[in-house]
Amino acid sequence: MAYFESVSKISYEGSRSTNPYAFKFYNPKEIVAGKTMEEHLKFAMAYWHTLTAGGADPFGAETAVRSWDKLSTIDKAKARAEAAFEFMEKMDLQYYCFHDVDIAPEGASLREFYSNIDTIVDILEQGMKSSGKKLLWNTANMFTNPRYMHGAGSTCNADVYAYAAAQVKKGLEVGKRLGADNYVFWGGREGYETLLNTDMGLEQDNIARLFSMAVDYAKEIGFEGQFLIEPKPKEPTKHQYDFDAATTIAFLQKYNLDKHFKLNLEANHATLAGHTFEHELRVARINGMLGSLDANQGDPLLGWDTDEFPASIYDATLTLYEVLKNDGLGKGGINFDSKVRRPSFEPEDLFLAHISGMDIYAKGLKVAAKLIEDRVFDDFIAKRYSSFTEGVGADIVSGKATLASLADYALNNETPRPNQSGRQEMLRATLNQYILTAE
Ligand code: XLS
Ligand code: NI
Ligand code: NI
Repeated sequence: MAYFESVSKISYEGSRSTNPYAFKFYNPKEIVAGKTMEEHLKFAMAYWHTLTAGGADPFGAETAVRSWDKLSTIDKAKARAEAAFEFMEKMDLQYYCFHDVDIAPEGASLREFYSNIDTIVDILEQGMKSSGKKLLWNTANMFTNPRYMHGAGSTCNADVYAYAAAQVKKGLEVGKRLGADNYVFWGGREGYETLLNTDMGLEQDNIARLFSMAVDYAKEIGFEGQFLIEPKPKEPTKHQYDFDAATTIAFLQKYNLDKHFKLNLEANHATLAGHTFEHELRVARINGMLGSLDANQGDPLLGWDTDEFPASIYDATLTLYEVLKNDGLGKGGINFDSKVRRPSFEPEDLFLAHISGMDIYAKGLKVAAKLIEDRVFDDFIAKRYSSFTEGVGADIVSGKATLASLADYALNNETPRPNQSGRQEMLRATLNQYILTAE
């Protein structure tokens, strides 16, 4: 059965195409920096935004019109699972991601939830076998159900903690069965509202315990996916523990978990934290922790996770710049954790939105590759720090220098004066030039 009858397979037509249902820049087999675009850009569909969510917001009901609307509970879940493959096929997406509750209804008990998950995973497994589509990652939703109002790993209630553990255990089994490349932990409600009722030390220790249990269980069952943590500074709680990349890396190091995890970084979470996305990617990259991306963008005028499809060529360029400099994302990929706006309620909008996101990342990839090939920033930066390649600078870098040796040097040296411009304006103009002219 066709769930998206009005749309046929999207293909590349080039930058002059006026067909809205065509890629203008994403040309999967085109070679960029030695690899095909498709290899660079492991795009994934977010099951929750694309298939499960209906556009409800705090002020209004769902608006989305979908072909499975008339079905209920498990039948609706089955229809969505089938629709997933039609969507990915038509959209030329090779990967997808989901939370447990996106794919299957929770039912009345944990046992029932497990069995609903199994029913849907049968369909997903079958669909993956016949289509070749892959699971980039799955995760457990431990934030929507009211039982998680105080958190999951950070809850004050041990029974709730155990329930969360049961969801993670099942998630890893599902990940193994479907051959997931990664397993994600996004903090959900792991954070707090007020210190007046919070034992922060215990909460963080318990979160780390849950992560360690997951690492152990993955080993036990032979799950080979990469573990990822997705930082976010706020929303739903006021203070999310995994605030940003730097905070999350420090957390993982404290609990000796850094060898087992990398980061899944989301653009909108970066800006909520007061960072650019490229800042977060750079922090992860220089620490060897860059794992995967949640591609989206926030609205500069709104202070929450609006999860819009990425549409900025600047952001896309600087994002792909970090990805290329990282030599790719390994097991990770680029998940469109993005949703259409509430008034974009027609199924066609899902396609148009993904086309725009995939195209901007494809173009960003090409610009970034050219910037790297021409060593535009590399040469400037190398020159800017060149004083560390010889003399006293080389002694500092090699660890030979001491406070005494440097003081001695400074005493006998002329007082240093600023003698180099940072040339930011020029560099931005060059970036513009590359964006505007890259073929
Ligand atoms: C919410 C997060 C969430 C994670 C997966 O803000 O982005 O969607 O990606 O749990
Ligand atoms: Ni996300
Ligand atoms: Ni988010």
